[in-house]
Amino acid sequence: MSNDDLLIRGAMSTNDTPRHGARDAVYAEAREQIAAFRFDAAVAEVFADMIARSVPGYALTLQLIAVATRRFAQPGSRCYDLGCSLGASTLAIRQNAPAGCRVIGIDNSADMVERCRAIVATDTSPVPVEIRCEDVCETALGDASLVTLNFTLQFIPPAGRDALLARIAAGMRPGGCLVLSEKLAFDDPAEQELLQALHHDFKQLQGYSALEVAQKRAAIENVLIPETLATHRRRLLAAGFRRVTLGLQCLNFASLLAER
Ligand code: GEK
Repeated sequence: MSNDDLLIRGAMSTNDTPRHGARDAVYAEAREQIAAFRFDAAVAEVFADMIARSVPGYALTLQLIAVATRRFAQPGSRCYDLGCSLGASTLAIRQNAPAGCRVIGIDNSADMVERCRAIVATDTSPVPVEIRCEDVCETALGDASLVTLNFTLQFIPPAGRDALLARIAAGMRPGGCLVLSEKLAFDDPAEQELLQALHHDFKQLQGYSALEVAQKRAAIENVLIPETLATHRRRLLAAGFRRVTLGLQCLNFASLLAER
C-alpha cells in the first residue's frame, strides 16, 4: 500500500465512531447460495464495524443526532431510538438530552438487544435509558420530543411505512423532531447508477473485497428497500410533520430533520 493510499484511507475512515465487537467478515468467503440478510448473532457481533464501513457519513449521522437532541429534546419528555441496533444513536441521544428526559431504544433483533444492553450499561450518563426488544411498528410511542429512525425505515415493508410515520407524529410533542436517515433511490437512472457505483467504491476503499460487496448486495436486495427523497418528504408531511429539512447527504445516504 502506498502512502497516498494510507492518506486516503485515513481521510475516508470513520474511526471516530465508537466501535464494539469484531471486524466484519460475514460475506468474506464465497457462498453457493446467498440467503436474505438477517440481523442475527453473527451480524450483531460485527455490526459496529459493518455499519461504519458500509454507510458513508455514518459517524456524521450520530453527530447530527447529538446536535438535534441538544436543540429539540424537551425536559420531562421521552426520546425514542427506533431500530437501535447496538445503541450508537441511543447513546448520542442520552449523552446530549436534558435532565428529566427518558431515552427508549427499540429493536426487534434479540441478538442486537442483548449486546446493546451490555454496551449501554457501560455508559455512565445520568439520563435514564431502557432498551426494549419490540417491533417498532407495534411499540407504544408517546410524549416524545426527539425520535430517530437512523437507517431503520428502509427495513420496514413499504406498505407499513405510512402508518409507522403517522404513529410517530401522533406520539410527538409540538416542537419535537424526528431524525430520519435512509439509503436513497433516485428517479434519474444515471444518478442512481453513479451514486450506487460510488457507494460500492467507498466500501472497497473501507477494505471490503469486490466479492464481499457483491454477496452483501445480493443478500440485502429485497430486505433493504430504498425510496427517493421526494417520497420521504411527501410521507413525512402527510404524516403530520410541519417542516422537513435535509440535514446531511453523503452519496446515496441522507438524513432528514422532520419537525413536529
Ligand atoms: C444505528 N440505528 O447504529 N422493529 C424493530 N427493529 C427493527 C425492525 C422492526 N420492525 N426492522 C429492522 N429493525 C442504528 C442502525 S440498522 C441499519 C440501525 C442498518 C432493526 C434491525 O434489527 C437493525 O438492528 C436496525 O433496525 C437497522 O444508528 O443495518 O443499515
